[in-house]
Amino acid sequence: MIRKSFCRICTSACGVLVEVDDEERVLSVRGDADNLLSHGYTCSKGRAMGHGHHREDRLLYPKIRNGDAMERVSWDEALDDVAAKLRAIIDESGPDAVGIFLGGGGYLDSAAYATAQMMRKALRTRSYYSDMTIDTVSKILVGEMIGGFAALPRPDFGRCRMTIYVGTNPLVSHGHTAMLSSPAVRMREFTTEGQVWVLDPRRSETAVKATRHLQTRPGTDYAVLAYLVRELLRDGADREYLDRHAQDVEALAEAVEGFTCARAAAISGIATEVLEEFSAAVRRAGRVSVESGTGVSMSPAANVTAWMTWALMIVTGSLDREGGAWSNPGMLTQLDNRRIPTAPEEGFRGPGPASRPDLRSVAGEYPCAAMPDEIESGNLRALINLSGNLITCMPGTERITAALRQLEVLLTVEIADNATTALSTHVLPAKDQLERPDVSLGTDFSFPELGAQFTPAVVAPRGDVRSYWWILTQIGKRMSLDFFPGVNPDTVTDDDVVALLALGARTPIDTSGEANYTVAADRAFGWLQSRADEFGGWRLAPGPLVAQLAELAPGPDLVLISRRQKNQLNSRKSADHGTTGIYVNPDDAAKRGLNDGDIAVVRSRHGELTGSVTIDPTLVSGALSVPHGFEGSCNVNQLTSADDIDPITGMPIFSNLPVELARAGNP
Ligand SMILES: Nc1nc2c(c(=O)[nH]1)N[C@H]1C(S)=C(S)[C@@H](COP(=O)(O)OP(=O)(O)OC[C@H]3O[C@@H](n4cnc5c(=O)[nH]c(N)nc54)[C@H](O)[C@@H]3O)O[C@H]1N2
Ligand SMILES: Nc1nc2c(c(=O)[nH]1)N[C@H]1C(S)=C(S)[C@@H](COP(=O)(O)OP(=O)(O)OC[C@H]3O[C@@H](n4cnc5c(=O)[nH]c(N)nc54)[C@H](O)[C@@H]3O)O[C@H]1N2
Ligand code: SF4
Ligand SMILES: [Mo]
Repeated sequence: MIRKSFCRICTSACGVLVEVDDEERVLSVRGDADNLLSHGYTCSKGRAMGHGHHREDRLLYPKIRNGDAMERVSWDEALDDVAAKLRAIIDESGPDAVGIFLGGGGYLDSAAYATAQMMRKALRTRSYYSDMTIDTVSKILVGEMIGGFAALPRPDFGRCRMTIYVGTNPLVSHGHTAMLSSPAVRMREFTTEGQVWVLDPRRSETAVKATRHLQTRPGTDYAVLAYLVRELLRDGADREYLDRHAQDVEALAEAVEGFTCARAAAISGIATEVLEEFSAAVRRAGRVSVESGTGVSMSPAANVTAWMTWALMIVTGSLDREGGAWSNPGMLTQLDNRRIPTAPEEGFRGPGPASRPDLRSVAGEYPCAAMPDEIESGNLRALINLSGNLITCMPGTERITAALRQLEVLLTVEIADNATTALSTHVLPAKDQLERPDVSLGTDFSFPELGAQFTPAVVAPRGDVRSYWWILTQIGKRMSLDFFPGVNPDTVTDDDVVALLALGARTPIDTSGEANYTVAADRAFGWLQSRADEFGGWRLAPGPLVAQLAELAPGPDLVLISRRQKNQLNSRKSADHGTTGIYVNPDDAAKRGLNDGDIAVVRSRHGELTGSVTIDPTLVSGALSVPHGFEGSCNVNQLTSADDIDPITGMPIFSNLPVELARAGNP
């Protein structure tokens, strides 16, 4: 039997056809050619969905810690116990003593995501953390600073004649905040209809397929972009557009004045002639879309680089306009039809947690970097971990491991065991993507089109797993708190909850039967700009960014840069596993006498890791990479620290971190 569904491993949400036998075993998964959002595309991770469902280490029953051992218990025992402990902590220390972490597995279960937001309100805790502050916080904050709102622009595919990718590798990642299904096909289209320029210190899979690749020195993209902005402001900017829709044009011009071609070349390592060709190509294209990814957002230059991407789109009159870039307001959420307060020029930043006066909350969340201090100081006594593998995703592995052990309650909702469930006090098994109905709420803003989709559950649940929303609302009920107003977990079904989430979609979406998709006739243009016009137009030169640009210094000789792998998503163990290890440019390896397969040590100012060397000629000399998401000796977060952060956003420095490399055994 073939059942239609959509993949919820990454936010591309590709449509799939799942072949299931009479015993509810998944036989195969392939792309659904009828799906209007993905047109039949899938990647190896999506096709291995059946493996993920049937894997040996799936969590099938609730567990509670008893000393060093984890014991299988009934749902009632687990829920009663955790609820009683959370209630006691709140009664004693107040709601902030109970924190929430929303991790990768919690985002794409729409009912879980929605319940988490309501649970946060009902608990009245300010201790809310998520992957946002270890991934993309600079893009959120810079969007607020310039546009008054955390919008994430992406190319107006098909009409945009020039796409610039900075520190993102959509061929492998399928995009950072704007997703790209069938990336190879899309790249072929873009490079035929127009041009794609890629800035990346690695000759990435995307760079290979691009019109041009500028192999920049790590962390120097801001200089290249600032040069382009400077050139355009001198000649070629859309002045009429700027007069009507932007403010602080002069202040922007002043901030980028020093970025002459010669200076940008000296900083980035890109020849002056190439930079001149780049600026000529931008002028020719007229409108451009500039998209940045984790290579930028995890680096010390994150904020100023994001600023320059916006500035380039604005001076060319491309932002929120056809042929340039647009921002998806969501088919279900409909941001364009909501009244959302405008952020002040410094972004929505509030007070940080008590133990980290140097940090501020961004977009209403505490930075993840604060979590170890909050636990060590006793402010945070319990953590509800909504499917994050904290041991691999958080900065400073050793410290966060010790801190998590100190928690009185570490409740982890998961589908599989990992290094974080091993430290948890309560582990509750949730339905995986094939076992639950869903709508695309978690991907509402990331589609390349304005669209939404629905899937019914595809197979019967294994073991005694339960729905995420059910688990959380049952805990709430036992704490006398309503985590999902209007939903009684004892009587309501998964299908009811999903129908509720789909209510009020821009184009109605049927959640009563088969999987289905809806795509709007056109993208949504002009909604962001009309908001910006209300406060005088795009704010082109936010004070904190101007100050940060003036302070940026050139990087050291060897840095760690971030990188994702084709067959593995973050820490998830896939069928065709990614490979852990240290990727090194041939010259950097030769200087240290290292060959392929040698065991080497990477040291940063915070720690060290050991791994096997892979010689990688795609890397620029001076940059090495260690993929994240691995537990054990090659966990890259042994090199990072919750104290080594961007001072504005609190984002830990995960990329462009100075390191040393040596053969293992050498001091
Ligand atoms: N040094 C360094 N650190 C990094 C990064 C980096 O590049 N370098 N990347 C950062 C980024 S961008 C991110 S987003 C974070 C990601 O870090 P995490 O939030 O830990 O994300 P994942 O590893 O993708 O997934 C976490 C868990 O989700 C579970 N899961 C998968 N599917 C489901 C499901 O359907 N239901 C439930 N309940 N659970 C499910 C998986 O079993 C997995 O254990 O790491 C960050 N940390
Ligand atoms: N296959 C796969 N797909 C994924 C994930 C995964 O783990 N595996 N993770 C998902 C998640 S959580 C996220 S957040 C997205 C991230 O999606 P992307 O941001 O596209 O992440 P990467 O593929 O790591 O691409 C980052 C690129 O930045 C480059 N880079 C590093 N430093 C610099 C720099 O200083 N300047 C420039 N210009 N480039 C630099 C790297 O060489 C790399 O090519 O991917 C998602 N998709
Ligand atoms: S690109 Fe993402 S959504 Fe599509 S099949 Fe691969 S993992 Fe699934
Ligand atoms: Mo991410």
